[in-house]
Amino acid sequence: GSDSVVLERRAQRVAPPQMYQVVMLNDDYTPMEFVVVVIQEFFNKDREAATQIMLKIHLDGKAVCGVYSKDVAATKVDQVLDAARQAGHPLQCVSEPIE
Ligand code: TYC
Repeated sequence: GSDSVVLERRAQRVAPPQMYQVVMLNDDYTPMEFVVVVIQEFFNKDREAATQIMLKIHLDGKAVCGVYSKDVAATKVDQVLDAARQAGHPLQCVSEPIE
């Protein structure tokens, strides 16, 4: 009947993609201003939001900068690490699956 059609449709539905949070880590050397600019540039935050995230990292040791598909999260991590290395700062960030 119509119930079995509904169940079959449900069974065919694909699982939602696993999402990844990009977490930035505190260190003692990277300038606050550099972190704010990086968060604005790569995580599409305005200056106020980027400053709040930077301060949370500074105070708590880490904070989530954004949540993305696996590929996009990996690209964000690469972009941050490249920018930090080019500027000579030890800034670290990682991506991790959520839920
Ligand atoms: N703790 C750094 C300082 O005092 C600032 C900082 C913030 C560094 C966030 C990294 O992800 C970071 N200059």
